[in-house]
Amino acid sequence: MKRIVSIQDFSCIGKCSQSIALPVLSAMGLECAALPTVLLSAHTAFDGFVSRELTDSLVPITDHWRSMGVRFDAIYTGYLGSEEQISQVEQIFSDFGTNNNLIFVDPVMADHGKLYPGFAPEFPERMKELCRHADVITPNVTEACLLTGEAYRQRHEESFVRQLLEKLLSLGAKTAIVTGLRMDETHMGVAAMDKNGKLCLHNTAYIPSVFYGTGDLFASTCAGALTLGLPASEAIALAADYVVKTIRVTAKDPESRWYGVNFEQTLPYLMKRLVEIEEKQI
Ligand code: PXL
Repeated sequence: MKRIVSIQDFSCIGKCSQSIALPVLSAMGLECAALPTVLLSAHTAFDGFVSRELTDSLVPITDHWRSMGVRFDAIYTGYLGSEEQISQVEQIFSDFGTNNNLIFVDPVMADHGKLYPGFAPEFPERMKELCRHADVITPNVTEACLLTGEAYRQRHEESFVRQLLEKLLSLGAKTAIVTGLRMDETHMGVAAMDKNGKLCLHNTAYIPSVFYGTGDLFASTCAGALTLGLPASEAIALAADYVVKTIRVTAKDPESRWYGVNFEQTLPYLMKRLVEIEEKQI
């Protein structure tokens, strides 16, 4: 069984980060270790959230793992609380990275043109350095603009997407994936490019509602799919289709808006898709 470690916050209320990564990766048939970076009473969209950085705990925990000889097939990072935590994660990459494990960085810090509360304007500069060590990075459009110096915009024609991906690759990652693309009125897109410069686009229906945690749901599913050995083109299609299916289900439940997406109800869809992929391979 393959083992992945998910390095991101634990928000007690508001489905995001670890509370999405653990169940999704388990449902995908992966053993998922969790390293929580910050403990929050609720995610940062809730007024008055209480936040405790776990910076002092990360090194002792991973030192113990090293003494146990733990190995990971993939290292997946999401929301990190500070520049110091980025330095600690770089050390984790160096301690646990091998020639053939996957380093997957979701540079969580912003959406809808703005940094999330609590991040200083300098944070994206430091996040750029983390992206350098990654095999795969998955920024949304806002994060991709912050990482590349492009001005944020709400419409994304193909030439802009290509330029964004080329600039992201120049940060040093082997594959760049951008989510949340709006190439026309009715679609939402995801695009990937690797060092060969081949653009791969996957469009899904655009559903005009905003839910928290969809980026984390995409990243967890995509990291899981790549860890299972799917090519990037299939991993982005699976992850994007699962997110859209989940948004459709969540949109019928007005209560869920602040709590995140109802991904629990659509895990059977994800698992069915994985079985279909496996059957095609036999
Ligand atoms: O979904 C991204 C995310 C992750 N972690 C925390 C957040 C957010 C977005 O608001 O607040 C704590």
